[in-house]
Amino acid sequence: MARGRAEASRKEIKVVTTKKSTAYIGLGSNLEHPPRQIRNAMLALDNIPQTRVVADSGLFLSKPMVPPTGSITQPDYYNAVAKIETQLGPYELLDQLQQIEDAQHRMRLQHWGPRTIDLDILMFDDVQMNNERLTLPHAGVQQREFVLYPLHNIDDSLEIPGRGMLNDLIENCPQNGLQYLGTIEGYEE
Ligand code: A4P
Ligand code: MG
Repeated sequence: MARGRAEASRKEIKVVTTKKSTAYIGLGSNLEHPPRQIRNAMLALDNIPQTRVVADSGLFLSKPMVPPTGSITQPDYYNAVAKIETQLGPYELLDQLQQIEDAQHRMRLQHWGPRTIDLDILMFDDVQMNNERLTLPHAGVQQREFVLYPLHNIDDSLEIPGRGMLNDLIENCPQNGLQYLGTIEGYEE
């Protein structure tokens, strides 16, 4: 009898596993008060369900990356990186990022063209994948000074899955005029 009760109560125990992932989000803006766009996007990231921002890189100013197919004349970019913890999966997170881009009136007129806000998943745990919707780590992450140096501000011992140690990648990545501007909250336009 006693054994029966114990078995019954064991069955009622629900094991709730809430896997927490760590992801790094790249933020970029070069239209309509970019520092404000970055600040608002950072707050929006922290408001994503089951997600919180645990660190950020501070604010950087960078020269526009030139697309391989030819140059686009556009203003300098403000960039930052956020480290987040989330219980969402990578696709759910991407949906949330695109909703934030839409809320900040992101127009998709030109690939690599000027934008109010761009939110890219740079890394998601140690996931490596490449399909039409999502490439992880983000394509080109290892060559971009406006990604590597901000990441370094958050954690200089990071490894980018499949691409190498952050410190080694930085050694081969010129700063290309990248400037650190200080904290995101403290920066005045
Ligand atoms: N997508 C695939 N993988 C990812 C990922 N890891 N994170 C897909 C986010 N999205 C990912 O993106 C197009 C599609 O990429 C999405 O629908 C998603 O399914 P998009 O943001 O709509 O278009 P985009 O931003 O023009 O393309 P992309 O490839 O994100 O451009 P990049 O590589 O982000 O380059 N210069 C400076 N200095 N600083 C910048 O931040 N950014 C760009 C944009 C160009 N030059 C820049 C900067
Ligand atoms: Mg993007």
